[in-house]
Amino acid sequence: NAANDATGTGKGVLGDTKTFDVTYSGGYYYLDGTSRGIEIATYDAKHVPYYSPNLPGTLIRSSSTTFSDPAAVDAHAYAERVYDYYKNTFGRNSYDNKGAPIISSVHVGNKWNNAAWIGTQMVYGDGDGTTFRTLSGGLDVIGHELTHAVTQSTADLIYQGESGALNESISDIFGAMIDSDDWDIGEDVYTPGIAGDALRSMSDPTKYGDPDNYANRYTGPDDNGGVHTNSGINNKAAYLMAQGGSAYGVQVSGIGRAKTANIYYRALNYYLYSSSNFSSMRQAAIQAATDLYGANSAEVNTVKNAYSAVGVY
Ligand code: ASN
Ligand code: ZN
Ligand code: CA
Repeated sequence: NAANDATGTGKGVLGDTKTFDVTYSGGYYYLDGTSRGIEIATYDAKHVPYYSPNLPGTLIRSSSTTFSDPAAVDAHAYAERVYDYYKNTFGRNSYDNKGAPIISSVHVGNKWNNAAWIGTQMVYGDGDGTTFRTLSGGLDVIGHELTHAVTQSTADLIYQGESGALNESISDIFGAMIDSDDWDIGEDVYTPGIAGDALRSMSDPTKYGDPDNYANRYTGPDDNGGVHTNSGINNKAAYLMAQGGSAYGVQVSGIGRAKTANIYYRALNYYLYSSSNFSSMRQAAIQAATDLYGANSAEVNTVKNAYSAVGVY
């Protein structure tokens, strides 16, 4: 109802003031915006866990247009940013491209050091203050989690083994495209007492113990077969594609972030499938780049070199 659309304001987790869409009803402003033509709504889970039937919790409201919960302000404003990225970059209307409501809950669990897409909505912990601060404070975290929803609606990569590592990497790639000033993941919310570190690095996954080449992949059982570890291999390929560089004796000429995003988005929508492995990812990216830029293009050459540089053929 456009008549009840309003603009809210508030400070985020890092203390920055921002505005976002809210709805006025019956004397309260609600963290529930509809001005984009879809609903983006943010709830307070009041510390129930991510598996609770009581999610999403209580829709957050304020008696003025000022909202005082930084976790909620960032979850809401960043969900809008991610929606706008997919809409403006690819014409995608929400994660399912059919205008599905985007629901988030903050204050999930007790000092929970995680965030997740749980199949129907996003959930954010408050962090314990040492390993993480409030997780909704990271735009790349929200980009990562909402991209899990995009993947679920497209290639639906199985969250195990190589397809799971690709699922994780696709979330890191678009998280980094949306929060575009670095190739680190989680830097704004990870270890608030330690400057300059991050949860993962796409430019050098080995900085945090993750492989940057298929030859060094993890093949054990932990973490669904290393989905958050082996993601480093594909993350490094995406980084090299965009920025260029050399690895394991292979030189890659960078094509920039925008073309790299186009290639992965097309691969995700048309060529990846539930059981895709790293080799299928290479083929999918080559096919996507061929469609977009031509078989003999510099872009296709870059894709091939980027995958060769991480040992994927
Ligand atoms: N934050 C984690 C992720 O998005 C949650 C999980 O393990 N699925 O990968
Ligand atoms: Zn993830
Ligand atoms: Ca980042």
